[in-house]
Amino acid sequence: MGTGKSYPRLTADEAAAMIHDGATIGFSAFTPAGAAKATPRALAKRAKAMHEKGEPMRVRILTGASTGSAIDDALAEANAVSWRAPYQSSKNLRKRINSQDTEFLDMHLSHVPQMIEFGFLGHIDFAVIEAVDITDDGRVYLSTSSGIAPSVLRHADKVIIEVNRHHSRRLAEMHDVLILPPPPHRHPIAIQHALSKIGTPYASVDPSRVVGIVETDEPDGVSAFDAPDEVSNRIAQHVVKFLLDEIRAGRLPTTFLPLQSGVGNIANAVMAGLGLNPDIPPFTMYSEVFQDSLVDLMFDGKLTGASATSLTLSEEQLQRVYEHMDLFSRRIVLRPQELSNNPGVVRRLGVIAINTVLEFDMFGCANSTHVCGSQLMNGVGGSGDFVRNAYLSILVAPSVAKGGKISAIVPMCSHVDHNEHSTQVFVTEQGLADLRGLGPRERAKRIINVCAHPAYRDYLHHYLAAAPQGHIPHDLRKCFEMHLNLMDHGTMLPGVEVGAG
Ligand code: 0RQ
Repeated sequence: MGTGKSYPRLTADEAAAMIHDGATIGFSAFTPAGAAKATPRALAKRAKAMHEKGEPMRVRILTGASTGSAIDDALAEANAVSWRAPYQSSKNLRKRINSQDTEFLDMHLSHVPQMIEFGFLGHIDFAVIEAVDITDDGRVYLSTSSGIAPSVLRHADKVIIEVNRHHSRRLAEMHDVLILPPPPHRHPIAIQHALSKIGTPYASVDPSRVVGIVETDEPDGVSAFDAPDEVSNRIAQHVVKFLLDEIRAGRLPTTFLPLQSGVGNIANAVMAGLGLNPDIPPFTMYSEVFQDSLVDLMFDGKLTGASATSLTLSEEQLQRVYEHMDLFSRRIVLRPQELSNNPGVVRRLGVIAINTVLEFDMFGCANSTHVCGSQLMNGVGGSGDFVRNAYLSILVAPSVAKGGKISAIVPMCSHVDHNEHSTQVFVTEQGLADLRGLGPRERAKRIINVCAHPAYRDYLHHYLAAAPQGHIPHDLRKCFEMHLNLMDHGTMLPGVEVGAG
């Protein structure tokens, strides 16, 4: 590896001072993993100081997915974000987006590198990228995520590299970087297995565009998961039983298929449940995020290989990985998100995808992103890349939210991220509904009887029975009654009490 001796050393304040009002910045970050840290924090401080003097300072921000607190939280708090893409999960930024202070572009994550390459996301003025090293000839060894970093390094006018000494230099052994050429020059992507490598262990940058290096020594700050609650455990049990039944029925091979699992407590409980079950064979993952529960599965030999775009690990688990790099570097490949989430590869490998949603409707549409159709939660993220293209796609949600005031099963979703043509299996703690091969009315009955909380079943059955004729029998005068009740009365069905179910 190199030393990057030829590049100027900058303090974070000096780096932030280069960034002008209105600039578009591509930050490295896929979750807090590999997120730029010191420069965005200094930029937030600078923006606040400029605002106090009455000067404008707002920037456009592009990342791989969500970020560490130094980017979305700090910059949104400073009201320094005019535009943001493609995903976020910050309370501060969510408020800014929903109050229309910040314009937000909610995108499938696999699309972002291509959109950058083709220039649809505008000119990129700055790249601020975390790395473990950079050579004088422009090889950038990325840290705990890949995401869009290779693409923004190629397109930004000016590049600031945060060299973070906290991370293992051996992360280079996991990275596999390739930017796909534009059509019609694309060949089939030669990923035959989660661990196939087709690129280089580093991203590339034109050294003349590197304006400086900021040295840091700071952990990613990923929070550890809570122990799974009862609802997550029940959902996990339904999923594990279903997958075992699919193997027994010959619809899944006994060698199993690669798994993708979304982020969050339910996904973590499902992965733990699969790991504990002796009848589930050792498996691989073709996923987006490598999260805490997977470290133990890899130690135990249950998880034999994983493709991802980020190592989103709490500090304790990340240090275990660094201490056992001989084991982990051979079993994890970190790819740019165009490849970790590539629809063609997902379809060809036959991925089993498990993702969490906010609400499903009785005919098979699902909403991952917008409460009551308008209030953004996080964004579609990578879920659409996988849901639409998986061999087997499983969507999970607790049957009720907010103490029972909200039902996850509604007549019509108030916003649709995944439609009935893509969805296959819905799961709540109440049960698992396999919708494959069912028409709209059959789907509706199964979803209500199996997934809905008992307190909401009568209402949903009544809606279905009373809806006018039609292939999908909806009553446009009533289909959002539950959402309207929620907005007007704070509960979807006033007077209905939700017990343990
Ligand atoms: O609210 O935070 O105030 O407690 O939504 O819900 O149950 O804690 O679940 O953290 O997994 O988030 C869909 C948002 C679920 C997430 C979503 C409220 C609920 C709670 C969070 P509080 P939970 P999670 C690709 C994976 C899209 C992106 C994706 C997500 C809060 O999973 O962003 O899939 N997914 N990426 O009370 C109003 C409803 C609600 C509701 C729940 N119907 N209405 N509020 N909540 N349902 C990763 C890959 O690897 C591809």
